[in-house]
Amino acid sequence: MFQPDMKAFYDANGYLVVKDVFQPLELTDINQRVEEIIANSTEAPEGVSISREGDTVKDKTSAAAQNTSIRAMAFLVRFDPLFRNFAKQSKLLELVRGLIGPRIKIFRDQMLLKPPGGQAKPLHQDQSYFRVQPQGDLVTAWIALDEATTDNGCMCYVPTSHKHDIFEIEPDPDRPVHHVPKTNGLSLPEPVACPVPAGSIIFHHGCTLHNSEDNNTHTWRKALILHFSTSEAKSEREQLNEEVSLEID
Ligand SMILES: O=C(O)CCC(=O)C(=O)O
Repeated sequence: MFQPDMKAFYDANGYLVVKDVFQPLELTDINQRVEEIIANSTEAPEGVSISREGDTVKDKTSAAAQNTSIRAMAFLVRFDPLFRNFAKQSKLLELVRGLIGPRIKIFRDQMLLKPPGGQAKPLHQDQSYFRVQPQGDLVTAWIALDEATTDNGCMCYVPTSHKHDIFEIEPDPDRPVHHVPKTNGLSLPEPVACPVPAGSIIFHHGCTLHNSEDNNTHTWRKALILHFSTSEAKSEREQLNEEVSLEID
């Protein structure tokens, strides 16, 4: 499945779309497990963390803060064998190895489940949170569990932005958890929207600026997000090294 021109595109642009890596049937079991957790969060294995749409909003009296739909989960690969086995599939690992090298691990895993009406994820760099060294050794595999469209909040990437270092950040006054990069004065290309069918993977470099818009539909836009690194890479934030999702090589 891996082709050398994929790495050339990734190195030049900081992201890579690979459509239809998984067939819909290959997503059935994990989609069902996610649905169960959405319906009853006590179904999540111990250790999995869950956050809700309203959690990111500073003004706790606002309507947005009252939204209790699940927005994100972390550590499913670490604590649920179903997700662990999904994440170890050779066609996925072959693509990751083609981009960052032969020895890899899943540094961190999460899901972003944009519920109907779910909020945008503002422009950011993953490395702003993870601080993995060497910087180029972190690649995110964003796996669409549903079709992602421009209406439901597909991923958008600023091509070539990975060639910049990690930007300084400022807090978003309304949603303080977000790291908003200070890119003032830089002339950057416009973000490219990347709608994809369910089962597609979008890879992005840890320094690539990316965002997703609101989900303006009545259905969920779910994604499994695997942050891979080389096996020897380490975060400057020591605690993150103690929470590695899956050692592979
Ligand atoms: O799924 C989204 O909407 C945002 C995901 C994201 O920012 C990421 O994978 O780093």
